[in-house]
Amino acid sequence: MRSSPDRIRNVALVGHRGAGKTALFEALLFEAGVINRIGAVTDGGTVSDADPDEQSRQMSISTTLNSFQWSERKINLLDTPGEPSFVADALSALRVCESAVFVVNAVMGVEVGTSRLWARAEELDLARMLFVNMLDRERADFFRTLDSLKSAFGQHVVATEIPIGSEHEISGVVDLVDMRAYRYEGDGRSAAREEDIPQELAERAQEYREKLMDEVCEVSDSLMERYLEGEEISHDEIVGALKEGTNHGNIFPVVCGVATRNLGTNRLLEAIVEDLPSPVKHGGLELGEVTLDPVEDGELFAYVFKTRADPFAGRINMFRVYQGVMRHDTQVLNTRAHAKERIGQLTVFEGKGTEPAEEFGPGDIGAVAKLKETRAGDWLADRDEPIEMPQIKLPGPVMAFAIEPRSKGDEDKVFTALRRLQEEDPTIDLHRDPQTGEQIVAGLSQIHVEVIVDRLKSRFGAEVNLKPPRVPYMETIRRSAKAHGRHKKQTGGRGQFGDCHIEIDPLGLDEGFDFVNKIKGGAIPSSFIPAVRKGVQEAMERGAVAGYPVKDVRVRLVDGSYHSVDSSEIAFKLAGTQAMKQALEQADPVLLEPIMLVTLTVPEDCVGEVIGDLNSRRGRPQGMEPAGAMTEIKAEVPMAELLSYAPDLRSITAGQGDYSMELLRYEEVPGHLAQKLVAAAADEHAAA
Ligand SMILES: Nc1nc2c(ncn2[C@@H]2O[C@H](COP(=O)(O)OP(=O)(O)OP(=O)(O)O)[C@@H](O)[C@H]2O)c(=O)[nH]1
Ligand SMILES: [Mg+2]
Repeated sequence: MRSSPDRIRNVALVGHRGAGKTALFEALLFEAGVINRIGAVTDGGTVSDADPDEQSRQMSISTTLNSFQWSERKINLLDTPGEPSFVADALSALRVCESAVFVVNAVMGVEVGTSRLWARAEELDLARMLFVNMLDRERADFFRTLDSLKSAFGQHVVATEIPIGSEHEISGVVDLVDMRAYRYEGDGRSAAREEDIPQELAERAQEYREKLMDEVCEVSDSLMERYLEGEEISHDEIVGALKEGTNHGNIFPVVCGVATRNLGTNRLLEAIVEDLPSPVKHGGLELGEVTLDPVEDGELFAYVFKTRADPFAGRINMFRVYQGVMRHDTQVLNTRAHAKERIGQLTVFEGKGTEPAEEFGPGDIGAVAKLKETRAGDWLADRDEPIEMPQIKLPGPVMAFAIEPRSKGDEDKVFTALRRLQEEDPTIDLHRDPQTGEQIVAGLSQIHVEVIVDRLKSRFGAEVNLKPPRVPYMETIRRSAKAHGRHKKQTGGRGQFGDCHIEIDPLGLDEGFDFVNKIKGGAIPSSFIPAVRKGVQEAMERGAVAGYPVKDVRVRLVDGSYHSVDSSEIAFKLAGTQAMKQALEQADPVLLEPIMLVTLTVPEDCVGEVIGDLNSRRGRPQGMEPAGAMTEIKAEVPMAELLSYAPDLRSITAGQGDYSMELLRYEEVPGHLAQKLVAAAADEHAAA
């Protein structure tokens, strides 16, 4: 049965790693009657963390979708991974949802992941709600967490309920809209018993109700006036204004509970239905000239946001319909590949299994197996309209390994499997090292690459060895130089002749490569100029210092000569390479290394030791600030010093510390280290 778009809720559960999203997903599925037993993350029994590698690591690695009916709505709920290495999945889920529920750990408060994802949800203009989880844990504090949320995300973050009791004595919540208490006994479905607010909480409840009213009444001027004049605001008016404010991203309601005890989760489900916007409310999607409206009688436009590579079931694509209806047994067009795709069976994810579906209407999210060309990022449409989603800004892969099959002859198998995994995860980078010819796999972190290796084995039966990561050093030049390259050969019949003069200058940081043709009077015929350029670029693949690629150079081709019979592209290319090699040697070439911006979250009492360790890694701390119960440190550290940082940070912080990093820029390698790199490169060269 097709759901009408105003009855759909597309909701992503997002948040910092380990905040309890998967546990909450499980509890919500249970509350909605999709599953009849709550599985635990700790014993690998949840719907969402179904992959063996998710279970062994006890973390989500890819987004899980489940769809169900609740309260006459269709809810598409997506559980996303919090680990920054898999952020691509969380971001692609946010993209296709109207709202996000941020799951926050009540012991830790706002964490790095919370803030990062908040910023993304803000960019996408999503409605946001927050679930303060883990109130049963030692040192959990709802009010401290609420304060940290307010100071991070502003005054419009406001509690609509507060907990009764804390830590192991947590027993329920007080609803600040209807000012009633709900006690939970056991963890059965809808186990809440309604009662009066306990005496000892009355004052606090009143205080937080006023804060809520201040926010709610801001939704409309007339409401605010009446409120300030002390008039009674009816229950329905409060509910209506809260919904309105939340829908438009003017209010961010905070609810709370304990996912693993199913405490407060039925109320969250209610809030998702009542307060979060439908695709209709959120409005059409504008893509340049085209606006896609959530209407059934429009042409079909569906966006594929996630691909899963399964060696048995083939490719499974998850899509969101933006306009029109996706029907089974039809043909659609893939607008990137310009290829027809047959939509065979459509699929709905329900609990651990799937159900066939006939169609998905506008605003809905579903899945389809066995498409030939289609993968994440593609559009499926009735006609070949060239539309594109704005690119999601993804972190660049920094942790590179050389990968080789354990058994010889498996190269193709490994490579095909890697390609499939890359379809699933755009943050994986695959390339060949131009210097060594090795197959390089680069990911966002150690864990990321480990997961890739595990998946190669478990899904594709391909076992590989990883070689220690290589730092992607580069080279550049510090001053201008001139050089002349001439390739001349007379062998038997036709000779070879190419001749060029170039001048090179340093460019600014990260400006790359610029080639300017200054040839006058046809000294080199224009048909040979691309060959010179190609020769120059080939020389730049192996710099003069230690053979690393060269960047940030401008090359001007100023003069040359040719021979009407003997000149050829190859001869000009060789002349270009020769000239560039010479020029680079004379231009004060230097080695560059990648500098990472590292963001760490560590317990306060470890800060000193962590900073000391960073200093010993040539790191430069850039500042720190409290992040919930932890301290966030930012530091610039050369990548070469971070190759095996994860285990070290783990041991300094007794497993509590966490970090992520991104490439900041390249900087010159200090002299004494550069010398070592030059010597190492020379050894390697001699050995080869
Ligand atoms: N005591 C307690 N433990 C919880 C609660 N919610 C989750 N946990 C536990 O905390 C751990 C992390 O929970 P997950 O649900 O895997 O967290 P997540 O946010 O999905 O983690 P990632 O997917 O890795 O980002 C698991 O061991 C859960 O059993 C809670 O409310 N109370
Ligand atoms: Mg999870």
